[in-house]
Amino acid sequence: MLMHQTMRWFGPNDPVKLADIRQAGCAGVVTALHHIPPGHVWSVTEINIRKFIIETEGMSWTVVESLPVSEAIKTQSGDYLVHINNYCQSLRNLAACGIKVVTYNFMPVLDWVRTDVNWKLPDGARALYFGKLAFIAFDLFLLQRPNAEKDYTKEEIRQAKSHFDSMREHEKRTLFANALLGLPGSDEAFTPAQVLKALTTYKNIDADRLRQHLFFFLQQVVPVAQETGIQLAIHPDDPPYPVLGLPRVVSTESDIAAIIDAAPVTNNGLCFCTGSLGVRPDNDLLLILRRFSEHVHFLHLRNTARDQFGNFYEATHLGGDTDMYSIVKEILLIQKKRGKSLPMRPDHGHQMLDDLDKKTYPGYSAIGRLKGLAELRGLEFGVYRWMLNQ
Ligand code: DNO
Repeated sequence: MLMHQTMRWFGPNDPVKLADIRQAGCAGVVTALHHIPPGHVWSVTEINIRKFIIETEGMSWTVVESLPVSEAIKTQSGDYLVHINNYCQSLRNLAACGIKVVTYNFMPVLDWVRTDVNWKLPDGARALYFGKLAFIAFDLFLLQRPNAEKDYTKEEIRQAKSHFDSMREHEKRTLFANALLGLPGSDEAFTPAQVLKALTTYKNIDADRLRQHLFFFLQQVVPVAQETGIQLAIHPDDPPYPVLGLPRVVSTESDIAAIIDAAPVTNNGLCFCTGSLGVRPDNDLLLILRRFSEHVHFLHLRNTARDQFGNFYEATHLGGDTDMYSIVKEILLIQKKRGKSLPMRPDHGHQMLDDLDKKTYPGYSAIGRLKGLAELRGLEFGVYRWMLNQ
């Protein structure tokens, strides 16, 4: 049994077309109703419209990424109880339309964080990059977050300052925009004041409290997932550690264990993202995959390469720090044991060839992901055939 191959599609405005995804060899599409604000219900009609568009192109909508958790739910403020009810209703509606895997994350304010989304690789392709000093410079000198110095060593601050002083004005502007691309509504230009205001909503929320909010959310939504046969898949933090003074609680093996313990049924599951978890050298990915194998409902397969200074970039799908061979082999064993094929998607491809001149979502140009998928597909096929002959 081979993995169910999918690609992410950002909807009708995505410069990558559904026809491209089909030509990449995918049977499934991963998408979301991005136009519906977090906290609101996804109606059966809206879901069916999107489903129909995908099916007309000869594929099916197999995974939702993401059904977003509102900031009100994460901070337990305002209308959060209404938002949780609405979340449950969206789950029921998705299930009624036959869509059974739902990805979400619980990262405060920002989703993913990078400092450069056009990092030039030696072969001329572009990758996403996280530069530690650039990020510290952003935090201290562009955002000017109060008390940010507490989070860094003296030496880091000194080096970040000299890095910042060597930057030109346009580089500073690009860094500011890049660091905030993971904010919802990132098409707008944010001011430091707006970002600082969003950060203050977490001033009384530490990791323990955020975890309690997540557990409360799970206690309400997991029973609905059970009733309707939905597999919930929480996405790990990216990068997997606190940023800008915000707590992050889905970064390590013990974080995941605590999440599963909070509602210990398989519907309470994980999106196993090798790229996010792989940024921490203390995360043993194979161990995590084995330990939570019954709870893994979706796979993001990508590879990052880190250095000793805390920088990392998106490597090729089979290169980088994660040994993709042993991960894919383990996935095949899990699928055999569970008697089902798991949905996977290649993630964050390089921007390359004809895509270099196009404006696409960072990490989501077509050709780089197509290359990643082809490599993963070849690896999987080889391991599968080899296993059959054992
Ligand atoms: C980045 C993605 C994340 C992911 C969300 C899931 O490329 O992997 O934005 O979709 O965190 O909720």
